[in-house]
Amino acid sequence: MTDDDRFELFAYWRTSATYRVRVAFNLKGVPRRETNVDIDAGEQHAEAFRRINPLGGIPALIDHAPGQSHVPLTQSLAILEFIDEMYPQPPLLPADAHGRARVRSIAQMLAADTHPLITPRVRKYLAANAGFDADAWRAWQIQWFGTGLRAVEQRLASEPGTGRFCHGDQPTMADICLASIFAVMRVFKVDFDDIPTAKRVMVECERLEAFAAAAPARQAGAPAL
Ligand SMILES: N[C@@H](CCC(=O)N[C@@H](CS)C(=O)NCC(=O)O)C(=O)O
Repeated sequence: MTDDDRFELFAYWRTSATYRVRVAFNLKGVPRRETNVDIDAGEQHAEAFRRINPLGGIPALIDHAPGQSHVPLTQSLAILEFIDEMYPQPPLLPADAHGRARVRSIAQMLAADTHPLITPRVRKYLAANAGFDADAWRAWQIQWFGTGLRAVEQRLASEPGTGRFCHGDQPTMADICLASIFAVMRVFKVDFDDIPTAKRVMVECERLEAFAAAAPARQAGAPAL
């Protein structure tokens, strides 16, 4: 097995949670191969994928190294921590406990409290059970992207930990999660003009090839936009 074959990432071109894992691998310079799970076609709910993640969500990651259990890892934040422990440089978390708590908190505001509300399973439920059409869904997206991003903006603009990036001058998990929300907002053409600090941090992230190369538009299967 070569290094290129070790990590199998179950992925789809446009998903926010997969984007996070791509950026982490890119920042560490670690290769992975991707297995496509077409969530627009519902492949995440197929029996074969439910055995990998019973919740029917991507990403999932399998470490095919000999001697490993090959049990799939799920949840992007857990996978980011796994990658950071396996490949400590450059670190995705600050060196001090207060800093780590702040970074994890910002990351979870985005990945745990914002992103789940705009997933395909929520859209399908609202369409089937609450009469949501395309306009209602768009209003829902704007509501919940906006709630999460404005709360993060308030913290980034006021807390002393903020630097060039969400925390200090190096990218951390907080930046990965922030950029993952922007990435999917671009796909859905949602924007806000009252989050200047978050946008400034995004500019810093996008200067880095690790982030730019993870963009939905640059993935296999992405439509020509
Ligand atoms: N909390 C999970 C979220 C996983 C998740 O919901 N992923 C989305 C794509 S970004 C998905 O696969 N959704 C499928 C669906 O909602 O049916 C993580 O961070 O990994």
